[in-house]
Amino acid sequence: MFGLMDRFLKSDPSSLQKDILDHVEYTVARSRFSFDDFEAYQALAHSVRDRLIERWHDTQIHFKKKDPKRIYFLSLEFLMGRSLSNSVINLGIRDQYADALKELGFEFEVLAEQEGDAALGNGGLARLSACQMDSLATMDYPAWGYGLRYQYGLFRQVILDGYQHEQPDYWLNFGNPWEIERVHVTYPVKFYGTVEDENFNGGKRKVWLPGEMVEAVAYDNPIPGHGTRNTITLRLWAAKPSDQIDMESYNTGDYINAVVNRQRAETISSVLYPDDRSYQGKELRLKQQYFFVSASLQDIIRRFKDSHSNFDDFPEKVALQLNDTHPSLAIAEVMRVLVDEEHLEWNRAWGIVCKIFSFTTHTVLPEGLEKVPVDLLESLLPRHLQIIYDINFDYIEELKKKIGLDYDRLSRMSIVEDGAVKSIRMANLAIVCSHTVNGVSRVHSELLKTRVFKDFYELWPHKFDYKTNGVTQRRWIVVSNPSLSALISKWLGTEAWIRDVDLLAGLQEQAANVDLHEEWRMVRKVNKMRLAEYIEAMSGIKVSVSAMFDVQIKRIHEYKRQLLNILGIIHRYDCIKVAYAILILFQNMEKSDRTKVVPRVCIIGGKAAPGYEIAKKIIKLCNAVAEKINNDPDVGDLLKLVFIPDYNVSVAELVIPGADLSQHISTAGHEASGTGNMKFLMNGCLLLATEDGSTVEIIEEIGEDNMFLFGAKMHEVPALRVKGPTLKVPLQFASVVRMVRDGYFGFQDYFESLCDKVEGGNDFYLLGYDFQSYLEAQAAADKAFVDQEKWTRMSILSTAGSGRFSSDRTIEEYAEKTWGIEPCKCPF
Ligand code: 26Y
Repeated sequence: MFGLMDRFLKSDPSSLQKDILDHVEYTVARSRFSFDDFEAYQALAHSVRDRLIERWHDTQIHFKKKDPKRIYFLSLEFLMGRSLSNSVINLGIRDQYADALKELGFEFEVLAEQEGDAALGNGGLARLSACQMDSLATMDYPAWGYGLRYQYGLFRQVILDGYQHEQPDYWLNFGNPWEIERVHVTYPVKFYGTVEDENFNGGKRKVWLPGEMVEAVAYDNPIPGHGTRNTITLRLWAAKPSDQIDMESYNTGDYINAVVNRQRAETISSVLYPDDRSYQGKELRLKQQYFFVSASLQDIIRRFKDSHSNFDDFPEKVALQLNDTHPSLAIAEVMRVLVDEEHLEWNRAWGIVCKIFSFTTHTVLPEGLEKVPVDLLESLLPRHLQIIYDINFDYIEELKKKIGLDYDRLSRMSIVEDGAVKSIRMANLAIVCSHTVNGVSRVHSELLKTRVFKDFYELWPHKFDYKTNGVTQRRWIVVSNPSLSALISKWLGTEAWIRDVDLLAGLQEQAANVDLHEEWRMVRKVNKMRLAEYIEAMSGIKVSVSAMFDVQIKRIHEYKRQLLNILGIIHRYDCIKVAYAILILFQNMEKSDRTKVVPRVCIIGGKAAPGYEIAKKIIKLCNAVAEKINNDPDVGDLLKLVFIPDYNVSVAELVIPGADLSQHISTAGHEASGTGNMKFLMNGCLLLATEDGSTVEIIEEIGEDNMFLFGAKMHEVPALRVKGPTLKVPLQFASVVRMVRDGYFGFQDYFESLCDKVEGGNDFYLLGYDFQSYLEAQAAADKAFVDQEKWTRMSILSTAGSGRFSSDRTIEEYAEKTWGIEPCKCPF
């Protein structure tokens, strides 16, 4: 008799070993007696994939049987990073694999390094989506992620002569074992054409006659939960030429051109836009958005219709989450399908639409909001433009009843913006049609309510709430910091914190325990050694692990103020040089401050959008300053500056556990949330930060004594800007900027515009104003670092206080308050 359990693949080391070898021979097609690390990785990945697929099938069957309300998470970006370690850890079979590999002569860690990153996203928003998928799976929610399968992910950053260069990231070159191509899950997606009136049931109806059609093919990426059989789906769409042949071109005998034109379809999903701020109304970008929205909705509606016939039940079964405005064409698309294809009456369709959408915005500045030129929309999606106009008409009529004929306000709140370029405000569309709008931290939501979306908040206060971001402790502690993970489990006496992160608070009681201190420091040292090795291999710079590792890694933006960090480093360098001069002059160690200098290794990493000139200059300045400092014999080990090239998820996994101090120093009021701060916090790294975004909530959890805060407060910033040119700037600030201006680090002309950005009343991000308090916070960090006992206690308290910043908590809030969904656990 074939028992239920016999169906499952076995996971003891010898079964795993056989599996790996079989994959070497039959999947990778190499001899099982001779294969290299990469081939071993491929075979290993396929063996893990088999186990994922098993769980994934069971989960899908279970969901189908139970038919719960589902959440569909629509996002144009997912920054998944590597999958191997995360998968085997969530499956609970990492050690078995490590043992199996050892006997074959391979080391798990080494093979894991063979994997490239899946970098289908830019930064914060995209990595957040990835963390949330992990939590959705772990907490057994019936969830699907939908996105685009870009052939080129975020560009690779190469630093040549200190300048950033971009290279394409053709990540699929060596195949991708973590996806399953679903050749039978395909949908046609239409573009262009015209809309005609047609007689229907004695009345008229609209018919869209498209001018172009492409095919969307599904690629499924299984996302395993931790400690559960549930494995959910991230479905990414790739564009393929449609099967429908353009007979005309074939008949005219232009065979070659006909084929070439068909092939053009694939460009839709070919490349990720590398900008995470400024929206440019580009046709390809809009095509990407509609392509993925249309395919996803066809899939979602097909699944609904499998077991339901009445669309009035749709809101009971479907929640659609808009990850920023990027997928908000989904609103018009649902209306179009319900009205034009399913023939629902307009008001009935509208009633359904209003119940299914919720919208998260990740933006602070109104300038960052997407606006699609009407001309562009009209040519690409003529029917959608009509629908948006109709939604806007009804909405403005309702609005007039509520607020009267306040034309200024009506025009601000309109979905359609009249101006030099008439456009559609995607955020207004998303707000009008969603039942819930949320920001990503408490202060961010306050900003939305009082500034960015004030008019809407006054109209619909009940729609607005906040969901403070979180990150998954599975990836950011368990996968990336195995030694800390083991230490935490040992001291808490349980591994349960991996699923229930609030348990980390139990470390608070031990924060003064000397034995814990010793082990804690040991773990931190091992991680620093790992990072130091990486730095040396990559840049040739030798760094001492007894120095403080001070890290700032994130996208390069003026508002994130990497420039403030670099100017602070120049100041530190200058102080060391002065101390050295005094030492030489007086031949007296006591008189010079040199002995008091706390050695630092400053690490900066991040990508600049390819068209963002100032951000690129900041990278060059960092490299120019590094060149000077690192080669100055007067400085020695007291100060090093390292720019880590090609910062991505797997680099973050290496850098974060090795950091002593991390900087989150955006001008207050500019970072919607920030999630890097949470990752560092979990890993026991102390934060040097402004009171911005989610840092405000971190302060509430761990107390300001356990971090280094500085800078203008959010409510002070607007008045400081008004004062602008009259603000007093500290002498030290003027002097470090002067060093750059005078060409102390070379490239005088090139850096001139960068200096202009922070002087002469142009200092929009208040670097000059905040400089003094920044240096004081840095000095406080130095002082704390000298007292290693104090530092270690602060470090333990950081980890202990990080529980609130798990994406498990965020997802639970969304599930309960916004989506109205329940867990649906697949039986083991
Ligand atoms: C429209 C296009 C240019 C665009 C593309 C990407 C616009 C925005 C983005 C991405 C924005 C983003 O990543 N925002 C960040 O989201 C994080 C997660 O909520 C926040 O922690 C972070 O503060 C915010 O900057």
